[in-house]
Amino acid sequence: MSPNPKDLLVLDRGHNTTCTIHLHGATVLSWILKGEEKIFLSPKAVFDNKKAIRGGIPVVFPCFGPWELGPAHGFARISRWEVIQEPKKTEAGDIRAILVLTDSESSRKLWNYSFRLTYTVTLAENSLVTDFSVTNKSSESFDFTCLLHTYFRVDDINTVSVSGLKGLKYADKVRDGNLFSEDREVVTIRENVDRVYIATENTHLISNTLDGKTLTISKSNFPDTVVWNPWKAKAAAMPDLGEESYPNMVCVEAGHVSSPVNLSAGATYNASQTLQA
Ligand code: TA6
Repeated sequence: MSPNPKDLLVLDRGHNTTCTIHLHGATVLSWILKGEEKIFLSPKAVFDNKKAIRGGIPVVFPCFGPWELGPAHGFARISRWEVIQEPKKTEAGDIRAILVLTDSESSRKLWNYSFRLTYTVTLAENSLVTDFSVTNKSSESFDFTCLLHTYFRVDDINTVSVSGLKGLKYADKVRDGNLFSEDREVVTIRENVDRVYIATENTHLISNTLDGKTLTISKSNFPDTVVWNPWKAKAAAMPDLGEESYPNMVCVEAGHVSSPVNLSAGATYNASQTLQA
């Protein structure tokens, strides 16, 4: 299944460097840097403008994980975002687009607050910058969690490692969400891993992504990092993924998820992620 081109926003910097964003969830589907695709998108992803897209960079808000009020990972990644700035060149020569999502009758039925999400995507020469902000348009404060659920393309998950997690506590969702301490310099993945690392460093190096290259994640005001790979059995049970795909993806997800953000009326929360290869 392919996305409808009418649902896509393409940032093109030339030199075979592009970024494609689907308006459904403001989901970055692709980041091609000098001809190499850095983002994993499931060949079985569904583009019905209903289901969350399997892969890319889904935007998670107002709740990471299971949500008693609505869909898992919240409604942002399954909502139609509005483009308020078409892709255009910045003074620095980068290409930037801006999308927004505001509350709606349907969102208020689930979560009765007014808000405005602003998502600024900037395609620079060797990096992709995603700035995310939440403005509370309500008359009272509200709590939320949020995350950029980035799927990275890798040649072989068995050779990948992730830095910046040593000595940290993590909630292990494969072990009933219990807390453990990470004692490894780099985290490797050889089985189903689903961990929320708490108060992580603002830089992670993902080694051996493609052709032995290292990809760097730099983040600000996303204090936590989720590391996830479903591995064979869980991937096989996901119709929009499949067991053939799990070796070629790793999720390293910058978020504010271990504790909620409490946002006062009229205030704005700003966070950012930069991917550099
Ligand atoms: O970020 C990891 C995670 O929370 C996993 O538990 C798994 O559920 C994954 O997100 C994908 O969730 P989804 O709702 O997109 O299938």
